[in-house]
Amino acid sequence: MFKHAIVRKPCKAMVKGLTAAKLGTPDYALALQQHQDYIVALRECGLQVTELAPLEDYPDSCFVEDVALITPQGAILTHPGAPSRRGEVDFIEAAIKQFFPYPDYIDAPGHVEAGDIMMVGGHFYIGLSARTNRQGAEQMISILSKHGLSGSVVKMSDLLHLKTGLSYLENNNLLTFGEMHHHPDFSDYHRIEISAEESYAANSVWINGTVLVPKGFPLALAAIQALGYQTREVAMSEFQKLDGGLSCLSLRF
Ligand code: CIR
Repeated sequence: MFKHAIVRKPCKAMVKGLTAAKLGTPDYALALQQHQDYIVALRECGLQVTELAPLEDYPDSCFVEDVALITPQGAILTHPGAPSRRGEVDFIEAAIKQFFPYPDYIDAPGHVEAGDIMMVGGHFYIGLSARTNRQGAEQMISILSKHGLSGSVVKMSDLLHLKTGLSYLENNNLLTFGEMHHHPDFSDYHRIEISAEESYAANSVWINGTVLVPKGFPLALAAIQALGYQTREVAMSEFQKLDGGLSCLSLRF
C-alpha cells in the first residue's frame, strides 16, 4: 500500500515546458485546477499529499516523477537527460530527505528520468530513451542491487518515457501502447492493449486498488474496469499538452 505522495504545484512558466505534442499552449489557470483535482484524487486513494511550491525557473518541474525514484527500500535522486530539467533535482532533495534521509544519486555521464522506470514488486524495468542512457540505467541497477532489489534495461525506440507506453496495474496486468504491445520483455504479463487513438491513457496509475485514468478515454476506461478495478478519472488536458501523464505528476510511496 502507498501512504504518501509528493507533488509540485505547476509554475506559470509551465506554458514554456518541453513538448512534442502539438496540442497547443497549456491554459495555466485550468492546469492549476486540474492539478488540485489530481491532489484530491490522490487523497481519495488514501495518500497523504505533500505539495511543494512552484519553481518558476523550471517550466517542467510539476512532473516530479522524473527527478527521483522511490523504492520500498529508499530513494534515488536522478540526473535528468533533459538539460533544462537537471536543476529540479536540487529542489526535490529536501522534500525527499524528510522521508528518506540518505538517498542515493545518479551522476553524469549517467542520465535517468524516472518516468523511464516501472516498478513491479522488487523489480524495476528501466527504459533506454532520449532521457535515460545506459550508464544511468547501469548506475540505477547497481544502486537497486545494493538494496536487495533488481533492475533490467528495456530497449525502446518511439516513446518519450517507458511509462508513456506502459503501466503496471498489479495482479500481473499491464497496459501497453505501440511498441510495448509485443515487446519481448513483457510477454509473461497479461497485456491490455490501448489503441493509438487512446494512447495517452496507457499512462494510468494504480494506487491502493484504484486506478487513476485520464479523463476522456472511454475504451481504456472500460477495459480497466472490466479487469475489476475501481477507477477514478482525472482531467489532464493541460498536462497532456506538455507530454506529461498521470504518473508524472507525483512520487508515490
Ligand atoms: C518533459 O518533456 O520532460 C515534460 N514536458 C514532460 C515530462 C513527462 N514525464 C513523464 O513522462 N514521466
